[in-house]
Amino acid sequence: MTEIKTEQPEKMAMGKSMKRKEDPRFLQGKGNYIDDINLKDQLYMALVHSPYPHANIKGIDTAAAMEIPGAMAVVTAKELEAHGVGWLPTFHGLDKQMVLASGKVLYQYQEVAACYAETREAAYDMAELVEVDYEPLEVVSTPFQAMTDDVLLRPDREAKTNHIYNWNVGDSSGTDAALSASDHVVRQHITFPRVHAAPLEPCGCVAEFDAMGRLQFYVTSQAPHVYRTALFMVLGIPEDKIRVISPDLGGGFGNKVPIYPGYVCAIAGALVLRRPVKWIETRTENMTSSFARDYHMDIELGASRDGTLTALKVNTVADHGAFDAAADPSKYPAGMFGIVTGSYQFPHAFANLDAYFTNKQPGGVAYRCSFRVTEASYLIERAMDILADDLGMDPSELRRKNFIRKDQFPYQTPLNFVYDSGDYEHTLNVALEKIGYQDLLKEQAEKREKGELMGIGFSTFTEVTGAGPSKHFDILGIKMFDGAEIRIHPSGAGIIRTGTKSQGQGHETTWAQIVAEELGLDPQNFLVEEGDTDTAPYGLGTYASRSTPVAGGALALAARKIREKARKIAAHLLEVSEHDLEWKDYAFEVMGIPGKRVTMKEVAFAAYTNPGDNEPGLEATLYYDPPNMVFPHGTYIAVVDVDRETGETKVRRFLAVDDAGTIINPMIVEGQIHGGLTEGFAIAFMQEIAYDEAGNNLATNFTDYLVPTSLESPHWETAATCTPSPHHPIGAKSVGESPNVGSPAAFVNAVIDALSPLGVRHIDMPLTREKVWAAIRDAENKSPAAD
Ligand code: MCN
Ligand code: CUM
Repeated sequence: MTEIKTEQPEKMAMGKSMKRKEDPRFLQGKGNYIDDINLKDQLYMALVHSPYPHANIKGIDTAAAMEIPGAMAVVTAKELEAHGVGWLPTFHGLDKQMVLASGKVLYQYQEVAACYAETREAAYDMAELVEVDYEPLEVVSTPFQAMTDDVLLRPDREAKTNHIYNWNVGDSSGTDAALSASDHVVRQHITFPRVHAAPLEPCGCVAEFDAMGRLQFYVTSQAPHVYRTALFMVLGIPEDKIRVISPDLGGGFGNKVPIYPGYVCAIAGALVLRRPVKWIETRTENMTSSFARDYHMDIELGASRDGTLTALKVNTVADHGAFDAAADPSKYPAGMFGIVTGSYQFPHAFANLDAYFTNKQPGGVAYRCSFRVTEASYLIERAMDILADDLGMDPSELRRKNFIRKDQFPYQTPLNFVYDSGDYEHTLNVALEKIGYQDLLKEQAEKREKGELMGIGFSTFTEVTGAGPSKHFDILGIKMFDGAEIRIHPSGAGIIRTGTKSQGQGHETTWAQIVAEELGLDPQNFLVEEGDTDTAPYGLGTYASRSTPVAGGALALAARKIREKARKIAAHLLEVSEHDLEWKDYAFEVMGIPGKRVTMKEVAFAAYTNPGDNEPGLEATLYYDPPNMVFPHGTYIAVVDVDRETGETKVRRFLAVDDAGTIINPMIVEGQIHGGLTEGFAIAFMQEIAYDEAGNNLATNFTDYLVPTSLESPHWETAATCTPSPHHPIGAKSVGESPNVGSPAAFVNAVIDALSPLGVRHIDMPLTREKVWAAIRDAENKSPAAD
């Protein structure tokens, strides 16, 4: 594995925190979280939510709420619309979203009114007393119901239908022909249920208009610059009058990408009441404001008798809830779902997707997903296992047979991606060896003899990240490049700023390492600052694992720009021509004269004390527009034991071999993988935002929506292979989302493999004890001989 060497790798790897305890930008408060920020004369805001999933609003009575001591105001859609801020654009640009319910509510817990008060308690008391007169309407609780257009959910839109969009890619007729000519075709309906990111800290904000009328907006945002530009679009305030500051987020996982109604209401309150307004989401608000996934997919996978893949066809129905709040790039309404051909060679492929409105939370919001890659990866990896089972092949051998080979990169897929690099077979081999596959197979055969249910599940996924190349990718028209700024101080210390925003990914450490490696300086002496639009260069933020592929590239190139300037100063110091210098062992050395050298530290000092004829100072700003995406990959293997009597699954082992290209910091990468695997485990076995037929949300808190603790979580084994990205400045790919993208299929494949002697072919997630038990019982009832 290649990894970046820094002068003090041990110190960095031990995670000695370079982070300040208290960020000087937040000195008004006591800490760095949003709820620690308390401004003078601050008011609090609480929201009123609809108990109905679909209802007309006949009237809103605020008199009783205004009787509460400390009550300041109640705002409804009427007031917002009077000021032209009744609706806000969703990042995808295909839809807009009500800030407060206007005329009718479209999902349970939708925001109906905002209450402002002197204290937090008073604000919540007010919210209890706002009386809303609802007239319930017929509910559309599935996209399949929505298709009929019997109930039109969004009369505000020009197109009078619940159908939002159709997206398709590939060769439809060629794929159909290849499927009919195939020896064998797998046909399976597979659902990726609705799940939620559930960061430890919910969202929140503090909005203040200062004495100069400038908006200071403290907010939990993964993309502060996008927020600033979107606020300019919504409120019409020019960007010099808006400062967006994103403090420590307490986790984001995609949940802190969208602009939520609460933010707009807090700003509106601050504007009207001329006092700062704080809003902190409750857990239930966080659970009910957005969701991810909810894809209903039909796959057809064709193969010849020997297991050679011939064609792939996918038809998906997507439930987007009441508003299409996806933050996908504008030309990609279904995100990167086209990665559904995975790590395999398909001569023909076609993917089709139709998205619908339903009476549910705004949908398609990110959750550790790289824009719909999680759904795509789960689908193809699940289907490959079904095919292996049908053909009686070993699932790892079926994969190996169909892998894109190492020498085929750059590889053009039939669904319009050009994969940059990869060595799938090597990664698979490393994983098989490390897990001891042959021994596991032997053990499994013995257990099956005894009627015990042991399963081995694979996922050999390809991920796509690093949006992206500006000719293809934009959010609200803003191209998705990223900026980096580096300033080196006279002592050789420095400050690094990027337009990304860490939520716990450790940019404070890895950004310093990238720059330190390029310049031969001490990473401990770099201050890394993100999240303040007044100081950070423009960037599209941190999601879709784009930070290392895009901002990481910007940082390396900005550092190289500094090195070129430093070379001139070094030439002055050594009294030679800059062409006589080489960069060797982290210093400038006169070619052919070993020992005649100056370090970057010496150059930094000279840049401010003795620059010669050169421009003084040592700093650079650079915007990086990547030529392509990066394509990390991995092989994950789960080993499970299923209890035949109770349906309980025990994940006995889980091995993740990830290839993220050049590794910057192995410990951070391992932490990212552990976290993402734990999320994937939760999705596979316990999490779902379910609704009943009446549209009631059944998972609005952590007793109904389970988050695993260390007690439930399996032990994670990890390893790495390294295929550098050929176009990334340091060869790095990403890792942040890979474990969530790759792992659900490995878990489910393992459980189905365990149940395969009973003839079980597929169970949709989450694989709860009840569901698995029912599948075992049904299978045993069907064929008592299986016992
Ligand atoms: N890294 C590395 N070497 C590589 C690749 C990455 O050392 N070859 C390091 C990076 O420098 C960075 C970290 O690993 O410090 C993750 O990098 P990357 O894969 O570029 O992902 P991002 O920084 O863009 O993070 C986004 C990703 C996403 S989209 C979600 S969702 C997610 C995730 O990261 N949310 C997280 N991981 C999270 N981790 C925490 N603790 N909290 C979240 O909210
Ligand atoms: Cu897709 S969740 Mo992350 O992109 O913030």
